[in-house]
Amino acid sequence: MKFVKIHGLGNDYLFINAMEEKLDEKELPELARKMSDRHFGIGSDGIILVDKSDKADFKMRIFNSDGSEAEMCGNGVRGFARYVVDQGLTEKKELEIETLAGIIKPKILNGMIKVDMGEPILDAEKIPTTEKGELVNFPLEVGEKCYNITAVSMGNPHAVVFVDSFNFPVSRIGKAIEEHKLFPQKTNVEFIEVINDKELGMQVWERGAGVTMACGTGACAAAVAGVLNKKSGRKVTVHLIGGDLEIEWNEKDNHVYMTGPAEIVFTGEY
Ligand code: ZDP
Repeated sequence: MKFVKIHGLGNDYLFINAMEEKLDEKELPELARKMSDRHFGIGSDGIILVDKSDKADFKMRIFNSDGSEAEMCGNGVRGFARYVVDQGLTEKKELEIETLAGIIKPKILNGMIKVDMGEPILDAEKIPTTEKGELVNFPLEVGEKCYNITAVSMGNPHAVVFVDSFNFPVSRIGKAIEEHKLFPQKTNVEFIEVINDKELGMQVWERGAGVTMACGTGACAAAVAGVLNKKSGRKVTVHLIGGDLEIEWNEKDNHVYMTGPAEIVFTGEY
């Protein structure tokens, strides 16, 4: 099976052309686990399938490194745009990609890729969580501690936690929030340090993947949470371990826009 490894700020995925490879639907979770393994496999944060769509230019499916399928993927959709252009599957520079979270629209700029990530979902029941209304600065009991979370969906669930520094056990707390009973489909967890009105520092514990170098949907959720909590403005630079993303939560159309890189690392056969 052919694959192309592409990363967005170090959040790396293996792209597979599902229009060419014969893939067995029931084996996809195991395939994702095996190919993503950084010792016994190729190594990645997950796999992304490139398929045809009857309602958009292409269809994208993403599986985390634990084999779970996610509704949406921010860094991944930038890589998707890079892949289809590099593979000669399209001449377009503005694409419509069908995902489980709806139609996502990447636009290839010179070098960077700008993505219309659609509208954030704040209705707690639709995140989904077991609560009603909106969860902004919501106190969550995690073990013997309490963390104030803001719940935002970008098609996939996010719990955003504002912190004063990152010198705490990000993995342990991240995993505990990921698996908290408040989130029936688990959640991604973003820890955010507010640098100023235009800059956020972020570390992420991803649902189904653990600590990653970056998370595009997470950066979008963090920008939305920053506005909701009156900690930052609608246009922010999010500083991730792997680099920076420019995020804007547009006041006019309520859409979140994400701009960042996508790098092809290598192609191979599995
Ligand atoms: O929602 C989830 O399970 C995420 N782990 C999917 C991957 C999100 C991604 N890292 C991103 O950048 O949004 C691709």
